[in-house]
Amino acid sequence: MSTTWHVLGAGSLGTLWAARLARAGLPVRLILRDKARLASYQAVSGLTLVEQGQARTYPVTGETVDSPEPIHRLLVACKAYDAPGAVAQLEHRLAPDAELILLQNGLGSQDAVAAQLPLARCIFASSTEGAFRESDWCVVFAGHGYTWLGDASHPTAPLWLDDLRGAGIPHEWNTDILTRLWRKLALNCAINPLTVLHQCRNGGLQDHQCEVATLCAELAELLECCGQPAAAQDLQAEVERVIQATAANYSSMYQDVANGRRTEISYLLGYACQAATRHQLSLPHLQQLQVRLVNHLSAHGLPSD
Ligand code: NAD
Ligand code: KPL
Repeated sequence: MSTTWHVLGAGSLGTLWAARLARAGLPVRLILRDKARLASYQAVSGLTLVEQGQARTYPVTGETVDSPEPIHRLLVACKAYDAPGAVAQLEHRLAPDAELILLQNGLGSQDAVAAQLPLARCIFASSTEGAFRESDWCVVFAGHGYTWLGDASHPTAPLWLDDLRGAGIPHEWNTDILTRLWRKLALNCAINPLTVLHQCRNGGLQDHQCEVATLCAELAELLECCGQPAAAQDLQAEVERVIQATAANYSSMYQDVANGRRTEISYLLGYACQAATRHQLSLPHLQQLQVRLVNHLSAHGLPSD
C-alpha cells in the first residue's frame, strides 16, 4: 500500500498536484484550514482539473488540521509567508519519519520550516509549472513545466519519485537544489518588481534594458558572495531570454498586486537584500528597488512583508 500524500494548501499548485496524484490511483488527502472550508469542499464532488480545455473531477478526500491520522508524507503548497505557520499547526500529527515537500517560491520559508522540524526530512522544490484557480475547487493547468526536487543535506533521491512518474508530474531530482532556487530567486528579483513598478507585461521590460542589466550585475555579485557562482553565470542573458519568452505574460507579482493579494516579496527581494546586508555588500540599485516596491505596495494598501 502506498504512503498517503497529505496536501497542505488547497490552492492552485496544491490542487494541481493532488488531482494528478489521485488520477494515478494514489492515496491523497487534502488538508483544509477549518470546518467551514471542509464543508464547502464536501458540498462538491471533488477537485476539478481543467487541462487543455477538458475538465475532470477527482474525488480526493478532505480533512481539517484536527484530523487524527498521522502524516508520513506532506506536500506543503501554501504561499511562502503561510508555510511555517501552517506546518506548525500539523506538527503533532507528523510521524517521526515524516517527509515534507516544500513547493514555495523564493528562499527563507524552507529554512524556517526545516528549523521547526529538525527530525523530519525536508525536500525543497522549484517549479516552472503554472496553474490558477478558476473557482473554488477548480484549477486550470495553465503552463506545462518542470519541478526540480532536492534535499540540501542528503543527496539520495526518495523512492516516492516513482509516484510522481506514475502521476505524470514532470520532475527531476537535483542534488544542487539551492543553486536552482537561488537562480529562480534572482530571475524573479530582476523581473517581477520592475513589472509592478512600470505596470507592464514581462515584455515591457525590453524598454528598460539598462535598469534590468544593472540589477542583474548586482544580483550576480550577491550570488557569488553567497557561495552560488553557478547561479550567477550568464544571469543577464537568461533574464533577457525569459523576458522575451514570456513577453506577453504578466509576472506572478504583477498579478498578485493587480488582484489585491499579498506578494511573496520577503522571500524574493527582501531575502536578497537581507543576504546583501549580512555580507556587508552594497547593492544600491537592488536596495532602492526594494524601497520603491515597499512604497508601491503600501500605497496600494498591501502588506510589504
Ligand atoms: P495559492 O494561494 O493558490 O494556494 C495556497 C493555499 O494555501 C490557499 O488555498 C490557502 O488558503 C492555503 N493555506 C494557507 N494557510 C493555510 C493553513 N494554515 N492551512 C490550510 N491551508 C492554508 O498559492 P499557489 O499559487 O498554489 O502557490 C503556492 C506556492 O507555489 C507559492 O510559493 C508560489 O510562489 C509557488 N508557485 C506557484 C505557481 C502557480 O502557478 N500557482 C507556480 C510556481 C510556484
Ligand atoms: O517566474 C516568473 C514569475 O512571474 O513569477 C517569471 C515568468 C520567470 C518572471 O519572473
